[in-house]
Amino acid sequence: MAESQLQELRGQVDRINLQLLELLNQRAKVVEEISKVQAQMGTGFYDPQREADMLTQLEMANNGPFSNETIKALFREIFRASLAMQEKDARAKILVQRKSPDQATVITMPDGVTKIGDGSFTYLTGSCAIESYEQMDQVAQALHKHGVKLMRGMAYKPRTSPYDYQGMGEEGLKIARSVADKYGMYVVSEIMDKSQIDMFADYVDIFWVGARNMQNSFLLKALGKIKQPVILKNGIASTLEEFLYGAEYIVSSGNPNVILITRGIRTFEKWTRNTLDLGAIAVLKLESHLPVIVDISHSAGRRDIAIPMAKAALASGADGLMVEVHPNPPVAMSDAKQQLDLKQFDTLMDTLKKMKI
Ligand code: PRE
Ligand code: MN
Repeated sequence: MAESQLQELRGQVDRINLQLLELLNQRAKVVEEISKVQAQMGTGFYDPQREADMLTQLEMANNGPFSNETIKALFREIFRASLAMQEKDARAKILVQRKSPDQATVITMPDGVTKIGDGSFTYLTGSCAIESYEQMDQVAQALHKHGVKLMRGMAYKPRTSPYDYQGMGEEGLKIARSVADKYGMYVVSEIMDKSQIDMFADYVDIFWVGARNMQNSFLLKALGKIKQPVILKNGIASTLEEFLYGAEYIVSSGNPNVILITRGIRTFEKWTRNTLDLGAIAVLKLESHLPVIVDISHSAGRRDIAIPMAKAALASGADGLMVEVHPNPPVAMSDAKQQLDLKQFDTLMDTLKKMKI
């Protein structure tokens, strides 16, 4: 008797479960509609005032036997689940967000052979700043010997102090172009402002956006209108989400050829300039299909740990490495403490080439 009563009551619970399931999913569909309206309005999903109002309403309507606390806890779970669904749906619409494990943006340079993000490990090396033809020529020769195709050299230096070296300007870009052409390499150089795009296009193959400009939406949108690849560096105090939104500005404006470069984050540590965040590399690779390059020079701020840092970069799953090289680092106009001399660069390259990942 008791047995059949239990069966009957459990049958009732099963039917109510299905009704609740149906209602929960009906509610989720309405929340999805709310998301669409909120996306049009440009507002965020989380609304604590709305949640508090709903909880008060439920408390007033609650006749038990569940206590108000229990009802509120259950509904808070429903709100969390709804919010998680809204955020997941929103992320899926982001262009730089990885949609499948094998999705990858591969950047092909004009020679059709040099590729970034195709599973190979790319070296983007060269001096911090362009200082003279002789300096760039010496560096380019050293890079060329190791088959490096992407040569960095900055003509504009956004320094912390206005009294520090500010770069050679367009004259510097001319030097970089002629040296790169001599060795069959590509020029990667930092653009400071949207007004420089046309001038840069005459000399530069990959446009570099520095940490200070990572959230300069006007510049990022303008770089979305060009054909050349853009390499974007993480801002000094930006989260990975903000970093990816910076890339999203470029991609959503029409230029899919974006490379991320990370130079770590500012922490309390003083013995390194920044802290190389290996977790960030792994998360960026997981969350985005864009290639990720690791800047071991600005993350360390010192040359004596370049080799272990480069090994870590190679093992991290990143698509490449950025390291600064100078013929005579102690007298370099900028970043004298971190640039490798040509011999140290040779050793670093020989060491990495021996590593099999
Ligand atoms: C909803 C979800 C999250 C918000 O924090 C508040 C409410 C909900 O699940 O009811 C829906 C929603 O996004 C909204 O009403 O604005
Ligand atoms: Mn530098």
